[in-house]
Amino acid sequence: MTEKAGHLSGGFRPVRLVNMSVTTVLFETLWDEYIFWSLVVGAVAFGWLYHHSFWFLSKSGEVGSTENVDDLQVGVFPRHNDNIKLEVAWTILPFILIIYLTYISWAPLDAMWTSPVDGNHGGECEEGESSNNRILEGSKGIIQSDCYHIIEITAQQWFWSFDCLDLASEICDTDIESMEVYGSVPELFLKRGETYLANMTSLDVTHAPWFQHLGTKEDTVPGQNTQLWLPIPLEMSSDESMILCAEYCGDAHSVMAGKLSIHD
Ligand SMILES: [Cu+2]
Repeated sequence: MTEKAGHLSGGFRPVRLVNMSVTTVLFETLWDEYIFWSLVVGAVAFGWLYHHSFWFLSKSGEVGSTENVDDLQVGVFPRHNDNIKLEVAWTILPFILIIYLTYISWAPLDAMWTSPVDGNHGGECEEGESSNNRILEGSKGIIQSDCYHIIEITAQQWFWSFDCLDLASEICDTDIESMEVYGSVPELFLKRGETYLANMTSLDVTHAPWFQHLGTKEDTVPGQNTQLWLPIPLEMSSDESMILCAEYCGDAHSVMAGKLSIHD
């Protein structure tokens, strides 16, 4: 148990606990794009809603407000109010937007599920070799590496086990950290500029480590081996972030946490 400055009093800084931000370029860019379109769609939908709510409101004391102005009949669809152009527009436009958002999400998915053989991260590093990772020029944050380091993550109710295997402690290390609310949690130390491939499994039920600031998560499944890329870019600004479980796994699911510490 190490006692690093700043961790002694108050444990993990509370602000971190609610900080959901992703600090890797790839997912940050995608996040901004999704927020932008959410605001545009929200403004149109709620603008329309409020406009019509007030525009079609009967004035107080207005004569005729109880008349059937829309000529509605019980059990009959009001086809005389149809507007085919409007209906086509509100079907086609969101459809185009969804296609576009799906398209821009492909690059991060592709990067997240790149192959361990001749993919974005080359092959396994030799002893002493560095991943030397960098953002692919012209991309929105896709990371390329010379090679990667293999680590292991084992999940069980309700904690994580990180194993650096035979990696040098400068590349990968583990510890136990005391974290406010969560109690004792395992800590994983990784290095900026290095890329890791986690071989994962679960001893009981399905779990999923969610590396908050990396923006990635992947299921761990009992009896199966799954993999998760953990490229730590040089551009990553945060030194500490949380690892949570993203698959509901029983009573203590919400406190099944870990801590990721990044060093240079
Ligand atoms: Cu879990």
